[in-house]
Amino acid sequence: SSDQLDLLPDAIREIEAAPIPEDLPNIIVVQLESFQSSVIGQKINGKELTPNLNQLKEETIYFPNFYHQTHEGRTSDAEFLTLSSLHPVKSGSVYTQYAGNDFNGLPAHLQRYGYETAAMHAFERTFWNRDKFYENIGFDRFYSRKDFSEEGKIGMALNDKDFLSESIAFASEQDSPFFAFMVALTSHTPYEFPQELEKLDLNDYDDDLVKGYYHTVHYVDEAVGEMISELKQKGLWDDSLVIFYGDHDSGLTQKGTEMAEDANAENVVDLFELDQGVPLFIKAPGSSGGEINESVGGQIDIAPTILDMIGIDPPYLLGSSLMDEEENVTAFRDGSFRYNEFYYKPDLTAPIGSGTCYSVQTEEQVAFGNCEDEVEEAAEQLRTSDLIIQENALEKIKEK
Ligand code: GP9
Repeated sequence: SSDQLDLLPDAIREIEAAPIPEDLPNIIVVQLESFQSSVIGQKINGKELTPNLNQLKEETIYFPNFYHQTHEGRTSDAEFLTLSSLHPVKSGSVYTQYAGNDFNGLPAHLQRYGYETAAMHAFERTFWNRDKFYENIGFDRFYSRKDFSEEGKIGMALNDKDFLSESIAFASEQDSPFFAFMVALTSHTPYEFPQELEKLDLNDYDDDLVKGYYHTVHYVDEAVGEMISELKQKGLWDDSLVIFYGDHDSGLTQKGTEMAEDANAENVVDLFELDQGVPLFIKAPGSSGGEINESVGGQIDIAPTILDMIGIDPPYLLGSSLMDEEENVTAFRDGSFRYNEFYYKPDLTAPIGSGTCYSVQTEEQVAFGNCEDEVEEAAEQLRTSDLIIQENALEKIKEK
């Protein structure tokens, strides 16, 4: 709220004066390209699409009600939501339009506590304006295409197996505690995958994009499995906070597609779940996992959750920790939202508040009154986020 915003400079002063907790864990966050939660647990001809991630549920906290909140800025929006706990803008990408603003982001906040911070992404460093944005948001180092192996491309960049392994090597060069943010890329549209590496029998499918998607997702799942083994071997698993999540949907989720058929997605609620659901796995430091957390949330909640789990006070953040008991509104850029057991879909051709409320349990339309209060709350969240971004409000408030 605006009251909290006014208190921001005091909150930061207090945070800076407080003693630094001892034994802060290393934090490794891996963003997986176009990775939908629909593939978790999915089988094709009896074969699991993501055996390693399915198994990972046993070692982590898994969030089945977690959603991407990206808009036109796609991958850059997912990163922005995660690093800044703010919403994407209505049009275009924050990365390209507001890269120099003050976002009081997660990397800079962790630096206050002595973290070394590094971002890894094996594509051109200027793509999505990352070079400028990463420096501004508080990354000490950015390892990009030129730092990774030249051989072994799949699709746009170095394959995820080598990318993640080389990223672990770069992370290990940082002083502890470190925060490593790794942006994987193999499962990027148009999902072109080398035939000699294909392991799935997808003869029942017609759509080459869907086939390519499943092949790349299966490969990325193997890459994650190999990464976890390597982290364990190097002693970087047990005591670290490790997070895997998907950045956005595959673009293949519309009604009637082979993917929608696989998911039996026919109604509004099913299609929403298919399109916006992305996986989130969190390995807490020192924990053996095996927990399912039913909290409803989105990428805006990742930074508050990380800070909550390591016992650090957040600066101003719009999202909320997924570890607390509170029910929060998970808003999407078009004014739709998830709250409690409800999904609200606005009518974009009519004034605000003209939409339909659904129960996600029954998948049926329910009385508007079930969603009414949260319609305004979601709109307020989006307005506050826009104000912070477009007016560079955090910088102005801090100067005051
Ligand atoms: C390239 C990658 C692509 O660096 O981030 O982003 P997308 O096209 O998915 O937004």
